[in-house]
Amino acid sequence: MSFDEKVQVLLSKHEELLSRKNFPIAENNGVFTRYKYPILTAEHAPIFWRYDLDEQTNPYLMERIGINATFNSGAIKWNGKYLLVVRVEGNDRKSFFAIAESPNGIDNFRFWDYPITMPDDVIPATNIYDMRLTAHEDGWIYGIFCAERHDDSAPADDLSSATATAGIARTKDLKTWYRLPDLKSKSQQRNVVLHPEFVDGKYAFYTRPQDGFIDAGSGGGIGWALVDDITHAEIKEETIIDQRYYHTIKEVKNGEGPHPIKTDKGWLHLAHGVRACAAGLRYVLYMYMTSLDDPTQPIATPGGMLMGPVGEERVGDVSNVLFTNGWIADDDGKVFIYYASSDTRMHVATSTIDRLVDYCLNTPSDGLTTTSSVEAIKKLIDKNLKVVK
Ligand code: M1P
Repeated sequence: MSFDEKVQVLLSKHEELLSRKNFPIAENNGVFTRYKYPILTAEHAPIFWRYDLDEQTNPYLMERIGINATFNSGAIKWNGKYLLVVRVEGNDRKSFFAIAESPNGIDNFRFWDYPITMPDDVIPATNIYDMRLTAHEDGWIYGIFCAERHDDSAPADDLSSATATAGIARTKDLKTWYRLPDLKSKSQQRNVVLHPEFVDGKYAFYTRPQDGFIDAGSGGGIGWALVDDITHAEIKEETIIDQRYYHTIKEVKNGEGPHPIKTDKGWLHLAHGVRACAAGLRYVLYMYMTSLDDPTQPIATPGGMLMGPVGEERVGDVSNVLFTNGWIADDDGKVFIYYASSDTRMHVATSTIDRLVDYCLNTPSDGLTTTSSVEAIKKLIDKNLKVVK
C-alpha cells in the first residue's frame, strides 16, 4: 500500500468512528437515558493532531503525538450546536482544552481544527483542566478551570505535591480567550463554578475549599462566595451550601458540576460526590436544588447518587469514577448531561427539566442511618401495597 493509500485508510476509519450513530439504551429508570457509545474517546482526536502526514518526514506513518484521554468537559449551546470544551490529555500527561461540536448533542462530535490557546496567568500553571462554562448576564462567556502548579514548599525530592487554584478566562466567541488573574482564596480550590446571574450586584462562585491538592479535609463541602470584581476575584467570605456527611456518597469530598439550571421551582444542581472504599475512591453524580430567592438555601436534597459508573464506565485511567462539569438544557426542556467515566472518555445521558426536578423533589433525603433508609422504603411499600393488592 502506498503512503497516500495508508493515509486514506487512516482517515476513512476515523471518519467511520466520528459519524457513528449513537443509540439510547432501552432500559432506563425513568430519570435519565444512557447511550450506547461514548461520545468522545482519545481516538476521536483528529488524525492531523497525531500524525505527521508528510511521507518525507514520517515514512512509516507513525503516530507522533499520542492522545491518552478525552474527559471532564464543559458544555454550552452555541449557534444551535452542542459544544464541549473537552479536557484532552496527551500521552505526556498534560491536559489542554479543545472544542468538539455536535449537531444533535448525542453523536457526530468533531473537534475544531486547533485546541484552545489559553493565555497564562502571571504565574504560569503546569496543567489546566475541567472547565466549567458560564454565559454570564454580564455578556461574557467565562471558563473557570483548575490551574495546577508544583508545590514549591514541598521537600526538594517531592515531585508530586501540587497546588490547585481556580483559573478564570473569558471569551465572546469561544476562539479568543482572555485570561484574568486566578481566584484568590485562603485555601486551595478545585471545582469552582461561576453562577450565571449577579447576586446582590456581585459575581457568585460555587467553590470547593480544600486543605491540600487531593484532600478536601476541613473544607466541608461545596461553598458559595460573592466577589465584587471578577477581574481581581478574591474570596473574602465563604459559606458551605452543600455539606459532606459520614457514610454517604460524598463523605470524602464533593464538587459542583456545571453551573445550576434555573427552573420555576428552584436552581437545579448537578455535582459529584466521592466516598472511600477498599478499591480506593468512588466518584458518582448526585443532584440538589436551591431556592430562587436565595441560591444559598437548599430546598431539595435527594439522597444517594443519580448515576454511578456501570459496565465499561467502571474502568479507565482512574477507575470507578463518574465526573461531570457540563450539561445543556434545550428550550423544549430536554437536558443533555455530559459526563466522563474513569478519567478516560465522555458520555451523554438525556433527561428533562421536569423529570430532574421531580427526581429532586420526590427522592427521599439520605437519613444518614440504615434505620431511616428502611423507614423510607417501608413508607413506599405501604403506599404501593394499597394500590397493588
Ligand atoms: O480522578 C477523579 C477526579 O479527581 C479530581 O476531582 P476532585 O477534585 O473532586 O477530587 C479532579 O482532578 C478530576 O479532574 C478527576 O476527574
